[in-house]
Amino acid sequence: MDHNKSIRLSKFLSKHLRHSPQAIGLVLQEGGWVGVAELLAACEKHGVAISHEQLVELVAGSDKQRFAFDAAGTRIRAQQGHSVTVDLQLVPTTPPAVLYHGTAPAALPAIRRKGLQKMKRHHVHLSPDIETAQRVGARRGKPVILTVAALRLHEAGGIFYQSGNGVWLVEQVPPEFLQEL
Ligand code: HQG
Repeated sequence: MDHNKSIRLSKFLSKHLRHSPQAIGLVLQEGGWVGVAELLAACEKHGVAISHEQLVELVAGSDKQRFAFDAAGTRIRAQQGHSVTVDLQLVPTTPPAVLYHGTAPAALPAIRRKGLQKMKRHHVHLSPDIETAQRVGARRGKPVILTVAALRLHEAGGIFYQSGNGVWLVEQVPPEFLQEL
């Protein structure tokens, strides 16, 4: 599969596994899962034919491990980033002392006032290292990197989760736990 095709398919799957499953007739099961056969049939019906082999290639090749199969390989889900209501059944986990968040300079005044908010997603997304935060922030131009006093926030009652692909998730980060790098 060429690079452009895999990007196109990845975007199509992200859209329907995170945001609008109903648009192609899917209903996410508990945990955000859908049957692989059901997904492939729905994709085909909506003009995006994907073979099982291509799906396996896409899941394995995703730079950020966006999707995962269940242990039996019969169901698939997006690992994070949903806007539809879904319980990913993540387990609260103690974070490292510091995590990072890359954002756009234009968002800084609001972030300084209100802290990091989850906006349209289910959680605020935090990165385990500066490099990843830079990549996330660079989606919106030249990024600003914030350090998050994650362990201190956890000790103050913040509940952290780590998604299957290493992204750290938390409900919100109040301004007193943030610092510009
Ligand atoms: C900002 C991608 C104003 C926040 C990435 C961010 C990541 C505020 C934007 C994943 C704010 C939300 C998530 C406040 C936060 N006022 N702006 N109080 N609090 N913001 O896309 O973290 O490609 O929902 O800084 O790689 O950028 O989808 O979050 O700029 O892992 O797999 O509001 O999405 O992964 O944007 O990115 P997003 P994000 P995928």
